[in-house]
Amino acid sequence: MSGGLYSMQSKEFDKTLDLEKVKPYGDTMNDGKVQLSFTLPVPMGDEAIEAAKQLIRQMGFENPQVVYYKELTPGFTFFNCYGSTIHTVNFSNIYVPKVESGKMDMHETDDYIREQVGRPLVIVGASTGTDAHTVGIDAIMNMKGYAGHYGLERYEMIDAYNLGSQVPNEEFIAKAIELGADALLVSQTVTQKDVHIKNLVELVELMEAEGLRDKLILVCGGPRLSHELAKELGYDAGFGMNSYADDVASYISQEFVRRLSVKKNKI
Ligand code: B12
Repeated sequence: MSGGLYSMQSKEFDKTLDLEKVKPYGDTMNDGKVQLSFTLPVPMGDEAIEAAKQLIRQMGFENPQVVYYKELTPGFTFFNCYGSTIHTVNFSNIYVPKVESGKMDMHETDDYIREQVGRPLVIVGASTGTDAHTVGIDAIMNMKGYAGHYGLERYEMIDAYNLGSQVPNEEFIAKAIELGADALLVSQTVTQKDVHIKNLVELVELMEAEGLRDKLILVCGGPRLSHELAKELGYDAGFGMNSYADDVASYISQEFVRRLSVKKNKI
């Protein structure tokens, strides 16, 4: 039967998509539903639940609901909650700075380097500072690659050196000089207390002190990094979640060739 209760009800739901006033989509357009999780440093109980709801209202959510809670340890309660945000965002106005380079696959990048540079590019990468996470830099560099994208070690025209994790910035720079690096890749995963910012900035400062900063292409990456943040910190480019070896290889090869042509034009 067409036109039953379901279709009568569904006609009442808002279906309007206004890109100047975008709200989260939960069950229906513009319902504003958001899931939040957080911990309050208070004992589990009715007062804790009420405190969580009041906090959610103050954050700009209507109809706060605590759907799960658990004592983590005495005096600390973890919550999963829902709420409907009263806020909207103008999507049509948004501008996000991005790495500006055409994307090439591994073979295209190899051909490009062969034709435009005539020798392999030396790329040295590491997870630096105290950061012990290796999976991100391995995804970019390891021969077998990640998610169907071959890593830099597989490229014929890239000499890739993966130094692993917890590499101090001084050691990273010393190795870059020893290997004659054209580009450096820094991976940062831990962002607690902004440890990544301090570490990334320290590397730039050390490179400047050594007179190396302008001689190398400096790239950072990690799940909570963006191109915009990377530029702010003094890097040439930054790559975040869902970036792969082909993204960074395309960028480095094109940037290298661009710099070569600037040098040639100066002569
Ligand atoms: C595996 C893991 C570990 C393993 C790491 C093993 C290893 N050999 O790497 C171990 C158990 C050692 C570990 C330890 C810790 N971990 Co841990 N870990 C994870 C976990 C579960 C997965 C990370 C991962 O491998 N992702 C897969 C890779 C492929 O993704 P990716 O790193 O984002 O990389 C991609 C992009 O970001 C990008 N990319 C990354 N790097 C680079 C670099 C360049 C140049 C480019 C171009 C691109 C690029 O390309 C990749 C492919 O797309 C995450 C949680 C999660 N689910 O993400 C927590 C997580 C990262 N860990 C976390 C924490 C807190 C820790 C510890 C501090 C815990 C502790 N208190 O001891 C320690 C770290 C100690 C230290 N000194 O660093 C937090 C970080 C929170 C934060 N924002 O700071 C997370 C998010 C867990 C959490 N929710 O709390 N961890």
